[in-house]
Amino acid sequence: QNVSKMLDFYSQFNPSPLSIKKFIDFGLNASEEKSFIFLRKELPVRLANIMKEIALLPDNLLRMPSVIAVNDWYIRSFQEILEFEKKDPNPDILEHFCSELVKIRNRHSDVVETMAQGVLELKESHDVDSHTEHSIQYFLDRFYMSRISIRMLINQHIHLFSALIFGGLLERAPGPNKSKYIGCIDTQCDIVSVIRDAYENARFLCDQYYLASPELILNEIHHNQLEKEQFINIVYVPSHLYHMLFELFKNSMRAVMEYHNTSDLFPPITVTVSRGREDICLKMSDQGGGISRSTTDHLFKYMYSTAPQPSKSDAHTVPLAGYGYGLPISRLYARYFHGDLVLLSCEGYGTDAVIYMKALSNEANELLPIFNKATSRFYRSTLQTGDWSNQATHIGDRQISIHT
Ligand code: W6P
Repeated sequence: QNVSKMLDFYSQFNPSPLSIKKFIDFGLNASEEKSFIFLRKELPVRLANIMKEIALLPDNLLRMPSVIAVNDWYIRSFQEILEFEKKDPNPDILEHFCSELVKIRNRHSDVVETMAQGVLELKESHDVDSHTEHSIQYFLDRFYMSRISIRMLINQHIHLFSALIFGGLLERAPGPNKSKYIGCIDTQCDIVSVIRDAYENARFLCDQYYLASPELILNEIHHNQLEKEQFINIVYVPSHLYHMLFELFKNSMRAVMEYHNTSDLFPPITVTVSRGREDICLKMSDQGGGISRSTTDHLFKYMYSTAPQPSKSDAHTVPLAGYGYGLPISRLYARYFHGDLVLLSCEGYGTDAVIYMKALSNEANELLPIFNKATSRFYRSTLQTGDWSNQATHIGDRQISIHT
């Protein structure tokens, strides 16, 4: 069909990363027409780049029903946006564009779970070798990052220009608390209140399941007197920050509650917030007994998290449920604007998780996967031959194979 021709065409272009600052400038100045013109090219480019990569997945994964379903959603959405390729941006078209974006966003709302299901289907029907596992890890990081970025673009357009969407109405509502939002970006995101919010919601789940929960201690580091009275603000997407913090709190709480299960005193979770010239750092420290280094390495692996599927029917495991895809996805949210999320654990004591965010909105650029020759080479290559001793002790982690 001619979809594949259009895919070839649009995948030749690299996605154009925007910084948070550009998103803001765009939100303040750009007209709906300008946004429309940008998106009708940029969305197909981003979609085509990742769709080309889906096509490179191992055949047996591509044959899984869930993966086929996801791929079909992408094809449909790609075609729907191409409908606007040659249309004049008159008010009717602009409105139709908005409603198509809403439709597309809804269609893709379960992509993460569906892809995870596809990986499960593969594991249940095939032996997955370590090369396949490595490819899947590489792919899912890029695929989910691409999805985060596409949803960001769609959300910004909808929030800014769709009068139909409740967000659009809410944010234009008059009132004393004039919105400091531009789309889903908060220009004065109060980090401390996001931390408290995520803590309270995780604590609610924790209390439900364990009938108790660790306290929160919050430290804000201020380097000079002037700053002292104000909380640390940042220009950021609060929903992304909330997502990461909620995930980390759940993990820390579970660790603390399980580790101290014989006592009724639970050491608090400490969160420290600091602002440097380059980064804003958020460190969450628990005394939940920590995890081994070999486990730490695994916590960001999709295949590992999918592994010991806590029996889905077992309601017992739901409340602070295991390491689903929560950590790898949270790290993608951090990396999306060139931040990071790292874990550092002392086995036998506790774990620190650090979220880094760029302090300057013009440095907070989107980090986007691009499809090119190097990408296809990656999927074809085998793993490097080991050149350190003792790799055999890491079997299942790394595999020694002859590079071809
Ligand atoms: C743990 C394991 C973990 C993962 C992520 C965040 C915090 C923690 N604490 O023991």
